[in-house]
Amino acid sequence: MKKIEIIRGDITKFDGDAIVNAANTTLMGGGGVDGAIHRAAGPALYAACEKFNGCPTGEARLTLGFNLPAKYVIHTPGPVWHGGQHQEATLLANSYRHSLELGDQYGCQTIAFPSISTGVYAYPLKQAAQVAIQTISEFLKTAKHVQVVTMVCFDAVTLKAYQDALNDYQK
Ligand code: AR6
Repeated sequence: MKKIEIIRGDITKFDGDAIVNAANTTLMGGGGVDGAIHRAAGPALYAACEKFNGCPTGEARLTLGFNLPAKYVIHTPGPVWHGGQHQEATLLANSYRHSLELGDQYGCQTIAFPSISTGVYAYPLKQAAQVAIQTISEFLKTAKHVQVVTMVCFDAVTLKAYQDALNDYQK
């Protein structure tokens, strides 16, 4: 049975097939969840990311997980929030969809996401959660391998936003 799970935690501890990194377009690391993932994976992750020469917003690239429990890291730069009239929702949906498609191509059954763009990139949490839940739900209908998508929320406010979005979507 395919499903979305929403938990509170640290995504670097996720012991599944892939975790998604809320990266920037250089793919060369940063703060937030990106910094945490690079610290936990070790320097080999930088070396692997360097080879891509960056990644456009809304697209995704896959590397190994190196020292992480997860087998793969899927790196996607989400959009920076510029008020909502600059394709932000489309670009955020693209980040989720392209990450899921890439994981599915690599045979992943379990994939975990952080709350993309709602930290430094300032995307409003409620709206971001709606985009995430809708995009993941649509994707799961046609997924070949992906069975469980886990939203790993770092704090209580984020956790509640994703739980509410999932409840609203399932109404
Ligand atoms: N596990 C799960 N979620 C986390 C973790 C963690 N270990 N650490 C932080 N979060 P952000 P963005 C949450 O700012 O908005 C970086 O510098 C965090 O609380 O990491 O997409 C990149 O290099 C928030 O809910 O990502 C980019 O330059 C969520 O992850 C830029 O930040 C996303 O916050 C991307 O900004």
